[in-house]
Amino acid sequence: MVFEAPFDYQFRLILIGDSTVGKSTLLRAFTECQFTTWSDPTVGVDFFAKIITIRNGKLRIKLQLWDTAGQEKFRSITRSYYRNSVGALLLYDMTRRHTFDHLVDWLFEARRHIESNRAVYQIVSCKSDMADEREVTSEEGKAFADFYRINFIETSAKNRYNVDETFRSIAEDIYDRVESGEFEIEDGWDGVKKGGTITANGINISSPETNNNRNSRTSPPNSSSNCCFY
Ligand SMILES: Nc1nc2c(ncn2[C@@H]2O[C@H](COP(=O)(O)OP(=O)(O)O)[C@@H](O)[C@H]2O)c(=O)[nH]1
Ligand SMILES: [Mg+2]
Repeated sequence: MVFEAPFDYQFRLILIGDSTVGKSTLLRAFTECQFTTWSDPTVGVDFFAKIITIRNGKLRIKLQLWDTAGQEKFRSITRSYYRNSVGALLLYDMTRRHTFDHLVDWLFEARRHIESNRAVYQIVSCKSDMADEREVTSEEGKAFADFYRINFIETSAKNRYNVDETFRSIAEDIYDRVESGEFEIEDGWDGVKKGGTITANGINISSPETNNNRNSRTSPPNSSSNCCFY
C-alpha cells in the first residue's frame, strides 16, 4: 500500500533580524495562531512547521521555519542554517529605528552564506499595531526593499495583519523559481524537497523530510481556517 505525503513540496526558510524584533512571535502567530507577550531567550535554533496551500489551493507546501532564537546578538548563525534555506525573512521592528538600520548587515550576512542563485528574500516590518511609536515609515521600508529588489510587507502579529500573507507570498515566489527550473532540487541540500509517497511498511520511497525534529510544531493543512480568532 502506498500513502501520499500530505504536501507537494517542502521549503525551508530562516528568520533573521535583531533581537526582539518579533521573529518568534510572528512564527507563533502563523503556526499556532497565538500572540504572546513573553520573549523566549532560548539559545539555539527553534523549528516551526506549517503546511499551506498556494496557487489558489492547488499546491500544498510544507514550510519548515528556522527561528534564530537567542543567536541574533552573537551573529553566530552557522553557515549550514543559511546554506540549507531557500528563503530568508529579514525582520525589523518599525518602532525601533536601529533594527531597521541593521537590516543591511543582516542582508549581507545572509547573502554571504546563502547561495545567491537559489534564495528568495523578504523584508518584514513588524508591530504595525504600535502606530503611535513608529520610527520607520512604510515608504522607508519599501524604498530599502526596492533598492535591493526584495519584496516588502508590513505585519502585526498582535492583530494578525499580513501574517499568513507574509509566508504565502514568499512560498509563491520560491515556487515560481522551482517551476521555472531556476531552483533545482538536489541531494544534500534541504532548501527545497519534493513531497513523496510512503509505503505501508513505512519506507519513504521519495524524499520528503518528515516532521521529526524534537522542537518542531506542525499544524495540519487546514488549521488556518480554525485558528484566526482575531
Ligand atoms: N504590539 C506588538 N508586539 C509584538 C509584536 N510582535 C512581537 N511583539 C512583542 O515584541 C517582543 C519581542 O518579540 P519576540 O518574538 O520574542 O522577538 P524575537 O527576539 O525577534 O524573537 C515580545 O514582547 C512580543 O510580544 C506585534 O506584532 N505587536
Ligand atoms: Mg525569538
